[in-house]
Amino acid sequence: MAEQKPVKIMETVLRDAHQSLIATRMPTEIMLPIVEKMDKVGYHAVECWGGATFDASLRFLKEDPWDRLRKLRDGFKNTKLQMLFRGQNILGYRPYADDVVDSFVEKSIANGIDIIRIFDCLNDLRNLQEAVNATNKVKKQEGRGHAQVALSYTLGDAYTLEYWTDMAKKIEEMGADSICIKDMAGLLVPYKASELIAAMKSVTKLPIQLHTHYTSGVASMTYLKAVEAGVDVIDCAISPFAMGTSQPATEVMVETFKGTPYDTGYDQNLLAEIADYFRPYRDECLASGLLNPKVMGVDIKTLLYQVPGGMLSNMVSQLKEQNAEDKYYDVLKEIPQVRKDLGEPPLVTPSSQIVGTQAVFNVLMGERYKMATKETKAVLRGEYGQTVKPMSQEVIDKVIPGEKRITCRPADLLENEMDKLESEMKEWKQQDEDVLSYALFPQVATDFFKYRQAQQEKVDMSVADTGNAAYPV
Ligand SMILES: [Mn+2]
Repeated sequence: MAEQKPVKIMETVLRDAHQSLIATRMPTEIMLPIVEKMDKVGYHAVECWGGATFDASLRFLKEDPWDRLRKLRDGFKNTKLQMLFRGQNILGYRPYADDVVDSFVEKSIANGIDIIRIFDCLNDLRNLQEAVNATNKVKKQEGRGHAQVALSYTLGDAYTLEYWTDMAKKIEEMGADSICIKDMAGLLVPYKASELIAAMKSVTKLPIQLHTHYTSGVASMTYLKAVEAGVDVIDCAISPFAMGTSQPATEVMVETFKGTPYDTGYDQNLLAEIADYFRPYRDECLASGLLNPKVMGVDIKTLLYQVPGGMLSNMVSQLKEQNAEDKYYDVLKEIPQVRKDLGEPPLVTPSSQIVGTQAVFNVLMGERYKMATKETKAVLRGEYGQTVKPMSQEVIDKVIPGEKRITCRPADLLENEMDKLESEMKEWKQQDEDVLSYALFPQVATDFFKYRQAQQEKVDMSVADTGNAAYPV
């Protein structure tokens, strides 16, 4: 009999699935009633936290994301909780000093996170080292915490099997506990997945987890080939929140491997009960328009142009604003050129937006880099980190002539900032975690703190001036 090697599943319904399908709007009250059942499945982990969940909680749901995490931790007695972490950008949009990264890692684990998946939009491992070190430090002290380094998957001349295996070795050396291949756009096709996983497995002992999206329609086949090639964990979503721009369905993958050496051993009846729970909420989201049936189909353009779907829709709206929709194909042709000029980065937020917007500018101005965005300049200066390939010297000379470029780890230039942040927001502070919420989203967090205070003082919200975010206290 073949050796048993059960594949493990990370369930994404509480993070990526609702982020991908319903703009991260699932509130805690929808999550909590099903936690007890989810806890019995035996998932490798449940993903429940990340930049968008944190932002949307504060901004739209008026919920404290830390409070959500504590409630989920209370409910999940046996299951590991996982979060997504943007390297030195933490859950925000700018690079933070190391003391903020350290504090965020420590508080995330203290409030209930077990596994931290850390990625960088340039795959510059220097931008991940501090978060990995911080996780390892907590792990040593508390016995809890797992640092997973995620590589943003992309295609291009620089991204050979040798590149990926080199990265796998470096990740092992930097002290990570596992590796994730994070395919944001569904670009990894089945037979390439076989090759990639086999190659990485041959150079590292670390467990490998695969994350993809159904966007281009190949994801469940990609998982099948990856599992056969030895991948350890796959990311799936319970069926009512699966497919389309989300992940392959958990139940489908479980059934696929039943009776094989990869059998998960999960109980399909239990999974069916969990799906039954989420289905009416899905129907509600469809009825309200929060879930747009458009995102449920196959977007083949993703594969054709190797550009993430979100980047294409951004581009279309930028062209529309300029009454230049006829330039669509010119911009599509310009994207690979700009990407090359900028050192061929993966296309994931924020690099996808930076490359896409610059390509639009180049086409509309009729001359390359006649106008460069602030972000393009920052990339060229090295402020986001090091790219896989060298950037174009010609473009550097044209866009930032004579300017100083950074070659060190960008965060080495940042002074510690926790004290300053705390002093800025101290009038609102009710818990240490509030300083971190403020650090990530200063305006949104402050609005939330005002709302929270008004609630605590039992203000009638119907008379609050929510347009100006002013609450009579
Ligand atoms: Mn994802």
